[in-house]
Amino acid sequence: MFIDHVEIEVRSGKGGDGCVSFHREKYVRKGGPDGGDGGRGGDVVFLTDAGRGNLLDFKWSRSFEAENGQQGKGRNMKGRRGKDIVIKVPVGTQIRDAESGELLLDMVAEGQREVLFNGGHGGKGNYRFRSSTNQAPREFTEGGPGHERRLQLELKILADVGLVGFPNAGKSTLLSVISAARPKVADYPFTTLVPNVGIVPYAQYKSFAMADIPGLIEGAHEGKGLGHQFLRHVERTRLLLYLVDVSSEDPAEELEVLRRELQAYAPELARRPSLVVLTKADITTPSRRKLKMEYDFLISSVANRRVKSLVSRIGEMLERMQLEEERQERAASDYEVPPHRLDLGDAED
Ligand SMILES: Nc1nc2c(ncn2[C@@H]2O[C@H](COP(=O)(O)OP(=O)(O)OP(=O)(O)O)[C@@H](O)[C@H]2O)c(=O)[nH]1
Ligand SMILES: [Mg+2]
Repeated sequence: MFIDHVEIEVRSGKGGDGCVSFHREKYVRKGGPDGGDGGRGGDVVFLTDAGRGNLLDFKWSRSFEAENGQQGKGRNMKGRRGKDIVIKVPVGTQIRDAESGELLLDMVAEGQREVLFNGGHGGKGNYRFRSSTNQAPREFTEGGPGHERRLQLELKILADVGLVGFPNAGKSTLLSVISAARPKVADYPFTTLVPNVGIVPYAQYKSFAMADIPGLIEGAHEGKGLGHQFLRHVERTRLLLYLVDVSSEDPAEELEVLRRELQAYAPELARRPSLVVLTKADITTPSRRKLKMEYDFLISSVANRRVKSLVSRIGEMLERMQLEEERQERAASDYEVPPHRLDLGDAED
């Protein structure tokens, strides 16, 4: 089972109360105050774990509580700090407030560790309230409360390239011939039920990640078929590959439907850099004129035609996009320094 959406409850620990106590010893009649502070409550911490591919583990455990801090003790002893609760999530998990929908954390990096809520502070013991005028204070403060919140966890796969296409277009087949991933391939629609990610080497020491999702059909954005619930997994890709079976009745129409579905789901997805790839060229090789459509590659994964050049083109495009992003980032950071005013000659009053 593949789970990419769950709701959980978390609570950070309450701080321990401060203690009221007086020093007792044989022959010492009136000992001074010696009540220690309470310990801090444990934090709610999120940590990414590369070994996890989905949120399935949360199907059974949905409530996560950090430990409370312990109460302070006599002899001015501090209460023990409550243990943190560390919640492990797959890379790509977004954490939102379930009520407001506000994005609280985006866990995008391997080994990323974030404290979402601190535990409550520890209360003060009566030792803290001693003074020249009050040598036997009975005051103390309570520990601070923990934070309790209902959260929504949503996994959005992070990959460089996303594959979109009708069921049976050959998405999984392509991924299986260019990466070590072994998604199920079969001659019926909706073979792929869960997203797969494969690492595709394209030059020496260079590779990109490609995500294969279940096939889309017309009306997918309204929830038809399986595609819609998985479209979120191509939201965070940089490049889209539209895969269309060239032996199908009307490839141009299929491409149109795909573009329309993405547009309806999220317009920015439809504007993302993309390549149009016609698949199964070994079955038919129609003339460009007959195809009446613009496309970038005509490939056959089975006969290994044009697959290698497709892969290197993807690598090139990603590198170019990377350079462009870096250039823009540099330009943006240059801008933070206020530019000198240009003297444009006499100003008109
Ligand atoms: N002749 C030929 N058949 C292919 C080629 N690529 C894929 N196929 C076949 O097309 C069928 C569907 O392939 P898949 O890779 O499972 O298609 P998919 O797009 O992943 O399908 P879903 O997971 O259902 O969305 C399988 O029978 C493949 O063997 C190709 O290049 N040539
Ligand atoms: Mg598939």
